[in-house]
Amino acid sequence: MQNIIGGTANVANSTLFGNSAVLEGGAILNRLGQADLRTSIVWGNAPDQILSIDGGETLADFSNIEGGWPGASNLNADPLFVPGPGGCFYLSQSSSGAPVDSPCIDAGSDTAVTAGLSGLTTSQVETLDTGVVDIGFHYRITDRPFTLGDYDRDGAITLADYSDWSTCGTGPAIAVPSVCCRVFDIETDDDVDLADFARFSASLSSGFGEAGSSSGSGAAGVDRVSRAIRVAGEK
Ligand SMILES: [Ca+2]
Ligand SMILES: [Ca+2]
Ligand SMILES: [Ca+2]
Ligand SMILES: [Ca+2]
Repeated sequence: MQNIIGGTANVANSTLFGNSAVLEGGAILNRLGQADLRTSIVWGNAPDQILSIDGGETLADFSNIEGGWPGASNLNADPLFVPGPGGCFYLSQSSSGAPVDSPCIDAGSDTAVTAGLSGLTTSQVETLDTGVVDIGFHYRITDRPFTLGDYDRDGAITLADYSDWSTCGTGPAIAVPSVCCRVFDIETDDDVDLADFARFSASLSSGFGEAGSSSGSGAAGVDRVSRAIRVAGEK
């Protein structure tokens, strides 16, 4: 995002991840312009996150910015993205069956209702955002099933998902090469290795996650994800 020669960009409840610039200002470049960030995530951009030059300025509050940024209630903590039915940038939530909560949960500046986001979700099992609004992008409810290992999110673990192992399966104790590859970290230990593959292939051969199966949200969704982990681990 470039704000040059005046003007102000207002950014709220957005996630700016994985962008790049040739020199500086990987996510945001302000040159004689201004960006106002609120309840947003700026993470994983290269070679840096934000550059303000020639009188440009970035104001931020209630946001999670890699490397930190001045402003009220800003965070500098791994957002702990997890994949879900609509994309790769849901937030880890213990209420969804994940081991830990993202620091972005309930860290915004307002309630979810006031922010107009109470009908959307940051949860991989599509629980609606309640209480204080979560920081970052909110997904629409898809009511589609999601399971670990289902890279293409068609509701089934098939050979089509297997074809993506070549880019995601980098081995033990090596960081997951992309946020989307976390869908293959079936052991949820921050790598994609043969242990994950064993569980993936067991799900593949057992036919778990049949396309077109019924789906839901809330508690049923929690069951779906925990069942995915359990079934994958049974063999
Ligand atoms: Ca919330
Ligand atoms: Ca699939
Ligand atoms: Ca491992
Ligand atoms: Ca793993």
